[in-house]
Amino acid sequence: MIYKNPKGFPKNFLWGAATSAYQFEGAHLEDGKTMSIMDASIDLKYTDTSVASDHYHRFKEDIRLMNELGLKAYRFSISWPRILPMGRGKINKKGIDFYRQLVAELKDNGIEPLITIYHFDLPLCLQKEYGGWLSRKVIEDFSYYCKVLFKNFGNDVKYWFTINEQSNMFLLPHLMVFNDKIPIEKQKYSMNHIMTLAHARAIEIFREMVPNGKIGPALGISPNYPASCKPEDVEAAKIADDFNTYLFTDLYFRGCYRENVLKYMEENDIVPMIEKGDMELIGSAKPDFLGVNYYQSKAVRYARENIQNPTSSEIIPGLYKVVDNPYLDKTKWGWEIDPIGLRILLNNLNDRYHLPIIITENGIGDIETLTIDERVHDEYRINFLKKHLEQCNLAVNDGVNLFGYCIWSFMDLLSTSSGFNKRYGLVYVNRNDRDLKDLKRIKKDSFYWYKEIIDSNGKSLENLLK
Ligand code: BGP
Repeated sequence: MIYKNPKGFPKNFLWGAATSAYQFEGAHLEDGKTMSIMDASIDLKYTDTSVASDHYHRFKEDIRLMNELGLKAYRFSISWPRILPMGRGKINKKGIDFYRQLVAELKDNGIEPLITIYHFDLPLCLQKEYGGWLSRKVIEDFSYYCKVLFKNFGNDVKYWFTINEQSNMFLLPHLMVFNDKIPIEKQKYSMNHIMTLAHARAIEIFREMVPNGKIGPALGISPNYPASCKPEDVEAAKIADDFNTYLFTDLYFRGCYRENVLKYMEENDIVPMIEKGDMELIGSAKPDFLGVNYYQSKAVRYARENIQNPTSSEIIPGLYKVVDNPYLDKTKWGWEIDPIGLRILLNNLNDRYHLPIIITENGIGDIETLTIDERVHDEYRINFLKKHLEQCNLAVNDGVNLFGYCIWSFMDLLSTSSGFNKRYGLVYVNRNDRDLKDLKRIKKDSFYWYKEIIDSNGKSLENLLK
C-alpha cells in the first residue's frame, strides 16, 4: 500500500552506521588484548583480524568522517578480550581507556554511541577452558563482563545491545566452535538456551546499574516466503520463520519456547538442559526494543523427510528447504535483494510484539576498486539503500515504531565470509587481503548520498526516488 500523504521519518530519528570490533579495530594483540575465537578462527579463510581497518589507531580520524557525514548514531561492539584479557577477573585499563576515548569523542561530535556487548568474539581462553557457549559457566563470566561495561560506560551510553545475531549457531555455524563428540544439533539448541540466559542476566543487571538506559537484542532476520501458494509451502514458510526468527524473539519478548520448536527438539532428543528458574529469568527480562539486521529474504518450499545428506542450514528435512526466488535480483554472493521484504518483516514484528525497532544492520557487499582519480562510484549501494529506506518510511507510515537505521557498514571492514574482497562501507579503506597499502580512508559516492539523506531527515529520498 502506498499512501497519498505519507509522513516523513520521526523527529530525532537515529541515522546511523555500524561496525564490530574484530572486523574493524585491528590491534588484535595490542595493549593487553588477547585472542578471541574470531581472531583464532581457522574455519574462516579471511579472518586475519590483526590490522582489519586499523580503527584502533585511527578512531579520531574516523570519527571526524562520521561528523562530516552528519551521523546521529554509531553502533560499534566492545571486544570482550580487550576489556578482560583472561575472560574474567583483572580488567585491562588500556582497553577501558580506548572505549572511554571513543565514547567521549563520539559525544563531542554529537553522535549517539550504540554499544553491542557481544558480537561473535568470545575470549579464546574461555573457549579453551570450558567450551565457551556450551557451558553454563559462560553466563557468570558474561554477567561479570556486563557489570564492568555498565560500571564504566553506563553513565555515558544510553543504548545497548546484548548479543548480536544469537541465531548464528543455526544459520552461520562456521562462526561457532563446536565439540566434535556431541551431536551438532544438540549443541546448537543448548548454546541457544545458554545465550538466552546470558542475555536475560545482562538485562537484569542493566536494570539495576543503568536505570535510565535502554537495552535489547540485535537479531539477524531473513523472513521466509512460500515458494508457491501450495498449502504445504505456505506452512513450510511459517515453520521456517518459527525456527529462524520466532524461536529467538519469542524467548526474548514472550519468555517462552515456541511449542512446535519444543516438540521438534523433544522428538529429536535435542532439548537443552532447562534448569529450575531458567524460564523465570528469561521471562522476567524485558528488552526495551529489538535491533534487526536485515540483508535478504528467503523463499522456501516443503521438504520431504528423506532428503539425502541435509548438510546446509537451509534445509530441515520434513519441514522446509530454501529455494531460489525468481522475482528477486541477487548480490554477487547470492543474497536476494528484497527491500519490500523489510517492510513486511517490520510490520510482522510490530504486530507480534508492539515494541520499538531499530535497524541495526542493512547494506550490500560488493567487490570494489578505486578509479584513477581515487573515487568509488557505488551506485548499486545507493540504489540498495535508497530502496530499503523507502520501505522503512512506508513501515513508519504503517505504524511501526522505527526509531533508527544503521547502515552496515560505516567504513570498509573485514567481511566475516570474504575479507576485504566484499566491501560494505560508505568509506573505502585502501587495502586488500594481500596488501595493507596505506589504509587511507576515501569517501565513496554513497557517503555523499547518505549525508544528504541525514541532513534532510530522509526528505531528500522523495526527490531522489523520482
Ligand atoms: C552480519 C554480521 C556482521 C556482518 C554482516 C555481513 O551477520 O552481524 O558482522 O559480517 O552480517 O556479513 P558478511 O561479512 O559475511 O557479508
